[in-house]
Amino acid sequence: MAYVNDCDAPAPAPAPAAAPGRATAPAPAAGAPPATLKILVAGGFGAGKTTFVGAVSEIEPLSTEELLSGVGAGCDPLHGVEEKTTTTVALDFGRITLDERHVLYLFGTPGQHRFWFLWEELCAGALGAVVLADTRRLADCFPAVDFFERRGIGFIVAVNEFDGGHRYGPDEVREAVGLGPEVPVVRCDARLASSGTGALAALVRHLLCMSAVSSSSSESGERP
Ligand SMILES: Nc1nc2c(ncn2[C@@H]2O[C@H](COP(=O)(O)OP(=O)(O)O)[C@@H](O)[C@H]2O)c(=O)[nH]1
Ligand SMILES: [Mg+2]
Repeated sequence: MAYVNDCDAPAPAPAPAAAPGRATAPAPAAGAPPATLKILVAGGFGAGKTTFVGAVSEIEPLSTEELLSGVGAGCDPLHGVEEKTTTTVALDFGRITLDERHVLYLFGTPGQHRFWFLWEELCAGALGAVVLADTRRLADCFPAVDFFERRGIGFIVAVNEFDGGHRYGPDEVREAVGLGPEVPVVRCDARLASSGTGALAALVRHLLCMSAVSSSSSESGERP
């Protein structure tokens, strides 16, 4: 089965959003600084987070890459990502100006377990997240999926198909990762800006959809 939200084609720029589950931000008053919108890019070690943020960011991304050392070898399992020579020691940061009133900030979360204490801080005020799934190590995205599900933060799964990695269909990924039917699964090449932007647009569409469902539930008195 084909990916419904295929990200290979250029997609429209993401629309602004405001808080988890509420995907529209109030427009700032004229002359006020632009509203800042925060999106997280998560996934396992080597899934392509730094590459993704670097590809879509309009500024030179702030990245805290360090050469992988022998000391880290015991902590960061390189099975499946043997060609990786650097690792992000804290986070990646990038920016996309949507229009003169809205700026999107992208935060790549650190993939290694020892940096997980940063995740709580990073997810404060986040609108949603893109979880990158590496087809060579699909299970590595479980913790990120679990983290966002538990906190009710809207996310999509972007399948980063590495050379030589198995090509999974979206339903296979959904089943393997245990995703609900509402979570979009898209294909993504983290190296391409058009592909990354497409994944962000898919996330914003999903957040808008969640927001609409949540509003109609509250109007009808149902619990969302
Ligand atoms: N073939 C391929 N390589 C990728 C892709 N995304 C990232 N890479 C490469 O995979 C390696 C690890 O990516 P990186 O962004 O550092 O992963 P991170 O640990 O999640 O930040 C780098 O050498 C990237 O150039 C992709 O979509 N396809
Ligand atoms: Mg990184």
